Amino acid sequence: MTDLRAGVRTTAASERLFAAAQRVLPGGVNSPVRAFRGVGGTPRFISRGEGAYLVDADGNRYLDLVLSWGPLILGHAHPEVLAAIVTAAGRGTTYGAPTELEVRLAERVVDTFPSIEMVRFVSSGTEAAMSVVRLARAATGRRAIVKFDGCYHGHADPLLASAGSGVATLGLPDSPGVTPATVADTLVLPFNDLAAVESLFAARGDEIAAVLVEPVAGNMGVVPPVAGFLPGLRALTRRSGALLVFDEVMTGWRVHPRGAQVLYGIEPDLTCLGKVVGGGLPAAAYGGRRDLMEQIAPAGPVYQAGTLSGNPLAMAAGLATLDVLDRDGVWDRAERWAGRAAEAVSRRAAEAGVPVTVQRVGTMLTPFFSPDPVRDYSGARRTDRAAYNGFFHEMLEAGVYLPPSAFEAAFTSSVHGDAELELLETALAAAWQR
Ligand code: KE4
Repeated sequence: MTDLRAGVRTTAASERLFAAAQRVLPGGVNSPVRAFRGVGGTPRFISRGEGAYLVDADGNRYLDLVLSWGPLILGHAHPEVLAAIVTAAGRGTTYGAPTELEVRLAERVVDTFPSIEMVRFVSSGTEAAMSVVRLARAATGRRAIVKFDGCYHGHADPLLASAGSGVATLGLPDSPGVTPATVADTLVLPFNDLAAVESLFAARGDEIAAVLVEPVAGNMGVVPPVAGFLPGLRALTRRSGALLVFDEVMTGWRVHPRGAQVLYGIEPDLTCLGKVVGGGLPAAAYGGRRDLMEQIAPAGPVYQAGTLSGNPLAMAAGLATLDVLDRDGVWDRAERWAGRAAEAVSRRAAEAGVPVTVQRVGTMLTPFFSPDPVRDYSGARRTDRAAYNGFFHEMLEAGVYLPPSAFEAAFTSSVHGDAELELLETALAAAWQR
């Protein structure tokens, strides 16, 4: 039974499950950020999602502003998405053979993103990013990959590199098990620092296979590109024969219905997609120029494969999600709610005298506990994480489930409405005692 006396929320079932989980799962989870290590406390074990809400194993109900880290732009268990999954599942769950569904979703992706002429589905954003690195190196015959500190492109070895000393820019292994050799060709620069990119290209431009960037950073918290940064990357890569790769696993359909590339008017050579494209089931993709994608096996020599790539259930969920999302006003509802939420957080923080800068692009936002805007990862690290962590738990107690890390994006959906905004305002008032 749940003891729902004002503000008292039992977590006995989550604690019991977490103890059991830690005996058989590393850290008790299947993905690190879920373990609440960044914010402390017991992760909530979720028993179901309903629209804009999560319900945990103790029966506590939370307004969900994580939405599985982005995929659920229509909220949990959308009836049309569920119906599509059930229909597909009634015909079997996987064939290891081509289907009409994957062709139709590929056509939708091609129609949505002007830079994408051809696409390959995979099962995770990590697979998409690792595949574009291999393709870029094969297509250019070059080895160096440029990424930006604080940007995350999944856990493939070449991309688990953190910034070396400012000058060297040589990537350093960001995890045990990643060898120096694996990241020797990964060059890491500060995000939003076009001058650093220019000087690297001046020195080593002819070695660079690709620049990989989150066009709006989401994995250090939401950090938009400063004016000129993305156009600068496009010009530098074009001039040097390197490829420009937009990792839109998070920003695709989140910062704009047609991604950051349409929002900012930049045409990358390759794009990674994920999250929304699978409608909440495991699917991701990479795509772009036909002359590049036709180098992927079996059309070309660059090998990449996957047992469950283009899984029919995920394709059905993705198609149903995009069908609903394309209807008039649906995406706008999620974006408008995000704007209202950002305004509420900013207003309440100012009233309480708490220095908070909310950074938002489209339907993804982050409250940075700082009086100043955040432009890069060092700026994000200078924000007050302890203050965020306290805020996280106050909001959780008040029934709002924020990302359990100060360096993540919060997300909204088309089913977050007036009642949810009222709940957010009440929770903010409780968190900041006004
Ligand atoms: P996955 O392998 O987790 O499907 O995607 C990796 C990835 C690639 N590129 C970008 C821009 C991403 O944001 C991600 C994954 N995002 C994190 C959230 N910050 C997923 C959450 C998690 O790791 O559990």
